[in-house]
Amino acid sequence: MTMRFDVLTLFPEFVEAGINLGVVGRALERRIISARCWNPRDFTTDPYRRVDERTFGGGPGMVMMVQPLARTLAAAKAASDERSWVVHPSPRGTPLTQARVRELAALPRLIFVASRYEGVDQRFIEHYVDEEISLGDYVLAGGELPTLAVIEAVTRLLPGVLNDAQSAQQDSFTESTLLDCPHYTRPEQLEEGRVPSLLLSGNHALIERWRRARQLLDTLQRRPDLLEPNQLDHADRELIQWYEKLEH
Ligand code: 4F9
Repeated sequence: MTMRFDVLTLFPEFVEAGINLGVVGRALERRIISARCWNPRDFTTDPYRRVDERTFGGGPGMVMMVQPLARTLAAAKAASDERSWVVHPSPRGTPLTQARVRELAALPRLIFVASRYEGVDQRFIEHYVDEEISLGDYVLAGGELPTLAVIEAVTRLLPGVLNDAQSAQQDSFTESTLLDCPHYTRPEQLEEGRVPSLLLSGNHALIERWRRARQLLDTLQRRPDLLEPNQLDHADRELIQWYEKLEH
């Protein structure tokens, strides 16, 4: 079954440019996904084609109005019988996780509402949006980039998109909550440094130990928030000690 993405955006060229390249572009060609942009400006009824207005209560910036968005959403929904789930990227949303990406990838159809200006009239969100998603605690100029990010994260999990060598199985966050280990490729020796000799040993048990130790150590140092309070067991601690001796 083809997974369908619809994107409500004032910058369809922006979203289309991102969708037609790379892994997502290939998934489109293979008909594993389909995508369509809808511009709320095309669903206005006034001669100025207004999609935004000043904010009630005063303050800087403009707010996207309910009616053009509601009409655009109705048109998008009517374009397919498939059940849809409406996503609005926003710094006010729930932080996205790989676990949630996997759940989204199981849905038949996602409709994204990408906002510009200061945001969207809250009544639209409460009436029409199923899920607000945040990609992190920072503010962008609009929801187009986060929309493309979610589409890419979802698409690469769909069957037939990645080949075995690119397999999504080994990524950070797929199996465990540990960060992925660092990777090296040819040549072995460079001015910028040499490849850790253990990785050249051909000893797979040893290489696995090295990788697991680096995952543990890097997660501990960079993202301690990912570890449960007593997650590291005795074997994990020994592995870290083994690695630290190795590096001395
Ligand atoms: C959305 C920022 C999701 C981070 C949308 C301005 C956004 C965002 N995560 N910033 N519009």
